[in-house]
Amino acid sequence: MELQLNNGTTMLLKFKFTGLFLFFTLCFISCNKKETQIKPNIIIVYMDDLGYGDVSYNGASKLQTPNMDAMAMAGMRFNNGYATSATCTPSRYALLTGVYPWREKRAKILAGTAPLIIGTDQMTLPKMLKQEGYQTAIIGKWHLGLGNGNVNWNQLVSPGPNQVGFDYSYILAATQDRVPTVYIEDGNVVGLDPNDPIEVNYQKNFEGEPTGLENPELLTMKWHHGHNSSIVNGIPRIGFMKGGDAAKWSDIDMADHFLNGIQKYIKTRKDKPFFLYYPMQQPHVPRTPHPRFEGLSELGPRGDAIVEADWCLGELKNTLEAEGILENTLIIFSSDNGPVLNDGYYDDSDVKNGDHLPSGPYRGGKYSLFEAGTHVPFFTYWKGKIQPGVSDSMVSQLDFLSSLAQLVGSDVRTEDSLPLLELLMGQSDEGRNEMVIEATSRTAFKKGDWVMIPPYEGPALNDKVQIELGNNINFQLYNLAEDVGQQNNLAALNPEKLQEMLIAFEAIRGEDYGKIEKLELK
Ligand code: NG6
Ligand code: CA
Repeated sequence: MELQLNNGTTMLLKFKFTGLFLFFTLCFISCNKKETQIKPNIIIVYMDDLGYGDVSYNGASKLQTPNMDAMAMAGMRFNNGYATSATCTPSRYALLTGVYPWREKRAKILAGTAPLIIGTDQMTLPKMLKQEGYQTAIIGKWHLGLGNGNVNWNQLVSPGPNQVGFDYSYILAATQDRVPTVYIEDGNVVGLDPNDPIEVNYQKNFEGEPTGLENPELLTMKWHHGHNSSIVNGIPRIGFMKGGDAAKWSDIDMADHFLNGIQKYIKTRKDKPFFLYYPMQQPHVPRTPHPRFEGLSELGPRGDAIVEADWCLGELKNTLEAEGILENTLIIFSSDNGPVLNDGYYDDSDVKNGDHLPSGPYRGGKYSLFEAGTHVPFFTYWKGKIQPGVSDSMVSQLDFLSSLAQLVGSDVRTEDSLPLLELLMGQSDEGRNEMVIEATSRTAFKKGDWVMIPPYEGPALNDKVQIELGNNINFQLYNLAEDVGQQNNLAALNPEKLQEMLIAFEAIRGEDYGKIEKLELK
C-alpha cells in the first residue's frame, strides 16, 4: 500500500512536473513564436540592369556607390545572389510570384501594351504580406503587363499591380524606353488631360506623329538599334504614342519623382507594417541622370545613373532613420539582370567604359546564359538585427516569397521558392543547392559550383549589344570554383558530371534537353 501510495505520489509529482514542463515549453514556444513573428517593414530595392561589378563594394573604381557599399558592409552580402533571368520581366515575375519564369510562357520582355501576366488568383509576395496585415506598395518600374489586352489608357487601367496584391501603386508601365511614357497611379494615368487622350500602338505610327527614324533633327539622344519610334523629350522610344502631352514624364526627374513618392509613402504609412517594392529604373536605357549627377562617375551617363541610384538608396535610408523606423525595417537590395553598355542608344556608355568591368569577374551580361546574366549584386540590411557578414551560399530572388513568409509567420510557400530566411538573416550558411537560370527563353542549370548549359543554336554573340549569349551547339559544363570566367568547357572531359547535371536539370525542367534547341533569339 505504502509503496503504491508512494508510487501514486511519485506519479502525481511526475505528472505535476510534466505538466509544469509542458506549460513552460508551450510558453517558450509561444513567446518564441511571437519573437519570430514580429512584423518589420520590408523594402525591396530592385535595380534595372545593374551588374555584379557595377558597385564599388564589388570592386568598381570608376564610380563610387558609397550608400550601397555601406549597407552591403553593415548587412549580409551575398556573393552568390541571383536573379532568375537575364532580362527584366521574367526576373520580376519570379520575384513577385515565387515561380520560375519559364513556367509562364508569357514571361518575356513585354511591350508597353502587353496584358498582365500574373494571374489575379495567383499567390504573390504582396498578397502573402497583405494576408499578414501589411500595407503593400510598389513605386517604380512594373513591366509585368497591364489590363487584358487593348488597354484604354484614358480609363482605369486594370488589372495591374493593385489586382495582384499591392494596395498602392505608382508605376512606369514597362520600361523607360517604351511607351506609354507616363506614370500610372492606382490604375490612372497621372496628370492626364481628358481633352488630349493617349493612344498607344506597337505596330504602327499615328498619322503625322514624328519618329526617331524619320525625324533625327528632333532628337537629343540618338538611337543605335531599335528605339526609333515615337519621340518623347527628344528621346526616341520603342512603340508609338499619341496625345497625353501633359502627362508625359520628365526623364531627368524620374529618380527624384519615384524617391519623393517613396518618402511620402514611408512618412504617411509608418504606423502599420508596410511592404514597399522600390524598383528603380537605373541604369537601364535611356540613361537620363539628373544634371546634378552629370560627371560624378568616370563612365558617362550609365555610371552617373548608378551614382544617382546610390544617392536614392542613401536618401531612403535617411528617411527611415529620420522617421525612427530604420531598426524596424528589413531592406533587400538586388538587380533584375546583368549589365549591358550599349542597349540601343548612343550614350557613350561603351566608349567611356575603359577598363570598368560591369559584370565583375563573370562572363556575359544582360541577355546571356553565362554567369553575368543572372549573377547580380545582392544584400540584406536590417540595422541591429542582421550582423555584418558575407556569404558564398547560393540564393535566388525566387526565394523571397517563402523566406519572407517565414519572417512574418505565414504558411505560404511555393514549390520553386525556398524558405531561406535564416540565410538572408545571416544566421545560417544553408542556401540553394541548385537552380535553373533563364535568358531570353533558354534555360541552364546550376548545381553547387557547376553550371551546365544545354546545346542551343543561335549567335554566340549579340553583336548589337556586344554580349556573349551562351549559345553553343554542344553541351557546356563549367566549374566556377576553378574557372570563374567560364573559359574551360568540361563537358567532353567530364561526361559523368554532365550526365548528373542533365538528370537533375530535367527533373526540374521536365523536358528532354539532350536535343538541340532551335530558338528565336532577340
Ligand atoms: C530590348 C531593347 C532594350 C531593352 C530590353 C528590355 C531593343 C533593340 N532593345 O528589346 O533596349 O529595352 O528590351 O530590357 O529594342 S529589360 O531590362 O526591361 O529586360
Ligand atoms: Ca532589366
